[in-house]
Amino acid sequence: MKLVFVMTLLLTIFISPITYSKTSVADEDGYRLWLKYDLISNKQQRESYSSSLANANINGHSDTINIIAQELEQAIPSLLGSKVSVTLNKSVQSDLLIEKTNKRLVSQYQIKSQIEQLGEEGFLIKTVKDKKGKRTLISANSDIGLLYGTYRFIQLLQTGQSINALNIIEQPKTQIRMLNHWDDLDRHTERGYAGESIWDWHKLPEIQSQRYTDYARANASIGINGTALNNVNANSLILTPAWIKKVKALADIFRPYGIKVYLSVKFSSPQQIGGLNTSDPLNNNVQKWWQNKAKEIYNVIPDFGGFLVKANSEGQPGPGDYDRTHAEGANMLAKALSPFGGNVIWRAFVYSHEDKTERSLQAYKEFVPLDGQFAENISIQVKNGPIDFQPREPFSPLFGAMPKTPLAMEFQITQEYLGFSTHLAYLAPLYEEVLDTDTLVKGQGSTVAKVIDGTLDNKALTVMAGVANIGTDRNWTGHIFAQSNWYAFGRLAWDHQLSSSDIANEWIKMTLTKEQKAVEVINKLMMGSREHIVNYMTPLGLHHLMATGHHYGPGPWVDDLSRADWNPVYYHRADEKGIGLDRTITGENGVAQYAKPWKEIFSDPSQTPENLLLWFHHLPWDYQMASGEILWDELVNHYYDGAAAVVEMDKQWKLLEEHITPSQFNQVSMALSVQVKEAKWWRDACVLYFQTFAKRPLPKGLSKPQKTLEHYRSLSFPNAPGQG
Ligand code: BDP
Repeated sequence: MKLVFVMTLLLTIFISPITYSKTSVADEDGYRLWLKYDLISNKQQRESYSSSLANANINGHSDTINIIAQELEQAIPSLLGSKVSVTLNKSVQSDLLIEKTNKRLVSQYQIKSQIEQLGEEGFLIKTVKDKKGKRTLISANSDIGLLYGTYRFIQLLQTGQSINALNIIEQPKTQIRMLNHWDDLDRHTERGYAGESIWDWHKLPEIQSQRYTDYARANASIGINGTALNNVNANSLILTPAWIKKVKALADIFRPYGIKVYLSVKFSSPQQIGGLNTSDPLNNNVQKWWQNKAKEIYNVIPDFGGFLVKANSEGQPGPGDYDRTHAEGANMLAKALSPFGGNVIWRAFVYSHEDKTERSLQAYKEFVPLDGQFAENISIQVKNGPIDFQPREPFSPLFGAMPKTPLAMEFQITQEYLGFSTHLAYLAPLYEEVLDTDTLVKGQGSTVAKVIDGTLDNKALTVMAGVANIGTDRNWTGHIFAQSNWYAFGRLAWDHQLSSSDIANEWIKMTLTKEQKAVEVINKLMMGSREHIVNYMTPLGLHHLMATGHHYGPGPWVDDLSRADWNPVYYHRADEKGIGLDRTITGENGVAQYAKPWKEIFSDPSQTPENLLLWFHHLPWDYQMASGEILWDELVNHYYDGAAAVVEMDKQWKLLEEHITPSQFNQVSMALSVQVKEAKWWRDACVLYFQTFAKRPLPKGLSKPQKTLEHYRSLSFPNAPGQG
């Protein structure tokens, strides 16, 4: 109470105007992400905003309300360079009114129909008029909705949009929009390329870094409302009392920002930390153990989100160890969480070492027969493609194949297979490509997005998860542009209908520059970047050519791993006749897992989209491509085009220097020079290697690789970051 009082007092004091001598801004190391509130350089625009933002009043009493006040107090004077009075619970006639929906607002501003569309987290931003004039109203059914509306309103200012006649109604399309951190308890981050884990577990709960609050704020600003704190390859210690206290400390920080915490749990925890001699989900004591554990957690974290589970996959324990199904395992946990409103997010990324079935086929084989057997508070989290976060994969055949079960989307934000944090890869086009794909299971319009948002099969529990790329690096994500992937993930989880290009523009304007020409150039760089990586790493549907373990750099020659389908040679199948993996009926028959007409399309090389050709087909080196080239030439051209495009990106970036703050500019420039080198490395290593089978010259006009294949094969990187 005391704190609220002091805050109220502080906020009612007029904030003194900040004067700026020039419009250029101080250097920016990337810490502020897209929440930079630097002075808008266009004076006219500033004045126009200022004239309608001299005072703001927020009605309500909660930590979230206080955060809204703080955010406005910080944003408006900094962006506009003008005075603003931010008050709490004053009956003043304010330019900006932020208030939860109520009868008075509804009748005064006639917003009944709008309010009905908001749901629990949505918001309305509306220009309203009354006797005393015009003002902006932000309203919602919850304080969190008000916070989201406030961030959206500030975003309008940051991106230079008119606020004169607003009527924005938004409601998130996915219910749970969460990050999955693959962070270990010793701060190592599996597939993390931005320093250590941001959770300083050793010092928690007492020492609470400012970063935790800044993290929550950044997430809330893009609508992320959940975070699974620890690695899916989980350590059972996370469920011990000492660790639950640490988790509680984070949950308390995140709560006013609308973020719930989730934990990845190890299925064998009852044995590892509970003193039981089994973790069989049908065993009474095991069930009780989980029920008590849930009670213990909810006692201290009443809004705990639930469990994320990787079971019977890559050596992790699971119900299969007791001949129980994934449904039996998941249902046991669901029952423990359900009295408290918690959910189980059970991953479909399963493949067992023992099962001889090709890895990409196992998830479908395991899960589709279980459709309808999962409890209501379970969502099955499916990676976007059937293998593993490759630069390009077809959509997972699970989407659309389990109509009775809520399916969650799992995207990877961290760039395990797309150049770590030194390659510029804007991933929203990848996310968009998957979400917009039409599974055709119920005729046209049965997009993956509709499976995820629950509208295809009328599902209430909906989830989109992104494997986080956040670490202790000052700029959070290692690469300035990798911030855009965190941002874009949040925006698409909120609304999958946004376009990746529009999201890029928002992010550029808020993070890098508002100068229109520069925005256009950067937008182009971003929008092309993922395809360039596909080209110089895995064109035409090739996949999993990365080196072993760390996945850093090319390793198409690797053939000595214990399981056949861990080896790149398994996936490209290059031989003297041709290249590609036959996944049709004459080969692994992955096509059989797709609904018609995809099954037919993917079975026929002439119908298969060329960018997935070698995913589904083994084709001769002289196969005729649509371009008129033979397959070998086309493949090599893709490799060369990809590497050349990065040289061009580097050139384009260098021309932008005057528009970007020095630190951001230099960080990106340094990374681009690494990327230029590594793209050529990928190109040359792969082309030389495939040439040993194709036995054909490079297409005319292309320069020969400067080093030998032996050289590339001899490279090793024992200390590459993020290893599993
Ligand atoms: C693979 C990663 C591995 C993860 C696994 C997973 O290489 O580190 O544990 O995915 O998603 O891509 O469980």
